[in-house]
Order: sequence, then C-alpha cells, then structure tokens
Amino acid sequence: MTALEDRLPRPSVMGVLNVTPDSFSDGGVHLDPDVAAAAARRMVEDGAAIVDVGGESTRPGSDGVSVEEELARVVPVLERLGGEVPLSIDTAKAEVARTALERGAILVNDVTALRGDPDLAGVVADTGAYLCLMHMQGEPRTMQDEPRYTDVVSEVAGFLEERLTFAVAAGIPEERICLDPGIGFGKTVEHNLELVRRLDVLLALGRPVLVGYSRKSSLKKLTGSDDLLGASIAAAVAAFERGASILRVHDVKPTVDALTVAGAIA
Ligand code: HH2
Repeated sequence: MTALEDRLPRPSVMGVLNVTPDSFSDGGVHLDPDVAAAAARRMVEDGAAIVDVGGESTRPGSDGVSVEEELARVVPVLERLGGEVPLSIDTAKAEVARTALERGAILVNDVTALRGDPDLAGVVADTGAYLCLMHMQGEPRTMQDEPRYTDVVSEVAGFLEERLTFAVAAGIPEERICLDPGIGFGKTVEHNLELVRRLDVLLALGRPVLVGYSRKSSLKKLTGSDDLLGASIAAAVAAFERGASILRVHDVKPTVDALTVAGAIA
C-alpha cells in the first residue's frame, strides 16, 4: 500500500476544478464537461499532481445540492478523465464518492471530515482510497457569521486529531489520510493567518497537511485587490515553507513555478 506522502510528496499541487454554477471564484466556468476535462488535463501538464473535482459549492452562504444534481455535474467529467488524470472528489456524500472512485478517482476530499454522511467512512475504507479530513466550524450557510475560538490552532488540531482517530477506527489506514485546517471555513482573516503561521502544531499530528488558501476572500480582505493571484501564490509558498505538503490551488502553473523556486532555495 502506497502511503499518501509517497503518492503526493511534498510539495504537491492539487488543482481545483469546480463543476458548479456558483463556486466563489470559478463558478460556471467548467459546467461544460469537455471544457472541464480540458482544464483538468491542462492542470496536469502544468504540474498538478492531482485534480480535485467538486460538484457542490461550499462557499460561505451556500446551500447543499442533491445527490442526483451533484452526480449529474461530476460524472460526465470523471468519465472523460478517470484513469488518465489523477483525480480527487470533493464531496461529503458516500454515493458521489463511491461513483467517483469507481470511475478512477483516488482521493476523497471531505470538507465535513466524515461528519456529514455516515456511509462515507465505509466507502473510503472498502475502496482503499486516500482521504482528506478538513476542519470547519459550523456549516457553509452560516459559518462566516461569527467565527469564535479561544485558541484557533489548538482547537483545530484537537478536532483533526479526533477525526483522524475516528477514521482509523472506521478502518481507514492512517497512511492514507491527510489533514487540512480548512482556510475560510468558519474563520476570520486572523484565524486563517494564525493557522498557517503555527502549522507546526498540525504537523505534530504526524500526517501530511493540505492547505487551500487559493482565491479565498480573506486574501482580498488583506490586499484590497480583486486579482488574488499574487496573494494566493504567497499564501501557498508560506504554507509550503511551514511544512504543508499539498497546496490546493486554482492557478496551477504559477504556483508550481513558485514552489519550485521556494523548494530550490530551501
Ligand atoms: N476549499 C474549498 C473547497 N474544498 N477542500 C479542502 N480540503 N480544503 C479547502 O480549503 C477547500 C476544499 C472552497 O474553495 P473552492 O473550491 O474554490 O470554492 P467552492 O467551495 O465555492 O466551490
């Protein structure tokens, strides 16, 4: 069995492919499955190690979609790419995950960290898929209303440790799991910064850490700019330098280049 850190060595770039009408930065862009498939192939050419396909927006304020709707969005894309491009499925639904894994996806990226669908852990355990467990305070509809922590870093670390224990108890080998602080999921600008600043606390849990800062609104709050490319690259490099293994980004080529240089200097 290949451990996640061997399949996705540090640093690996995860390209974001949202097949949704309403994702906060690329909603509607990839609704045509041929366009989405071409974008995914391009990400791999540009150096992405894996492409994360999502059919449900989790942006602040969003409502959920049905299983049928989510499948209708992602299956045509998976059918065009499965086996050709390393794929991750961004879903909290067991049926969507199972369908994606059958069509060649290798990783389940669950922003609910196995708290959403009681059947998801079994699907991951039975298929031997990789898994990303992400921290979120609250739920997408309301999570940015009033995020509160006494110490954001220790609370996120405690949560991820508990979810890791849960996943392992459900039969998912620890070597298959990575952890994610969930940038922007029930967090203020300062919470997000503190989580990356003190990433060592999450790394101490002993699993690779994934960070997804790309194009998030807290970057816009810091820079005041609508163009979030430079801000996103800086966040990815800062996270990498503090030990992150996987960087989830929309702009693959410039991030890969930045990480190549940062890695060479390190
Ligand atoms: N962020 C988003 C979605 N999925 N998964 C992980 N593991 N980590 C993240 O930080 C993360 C995630 C939100 O970003 P995006 O996919 O661009 O938007 P939307 O949820 O609106 O589709």
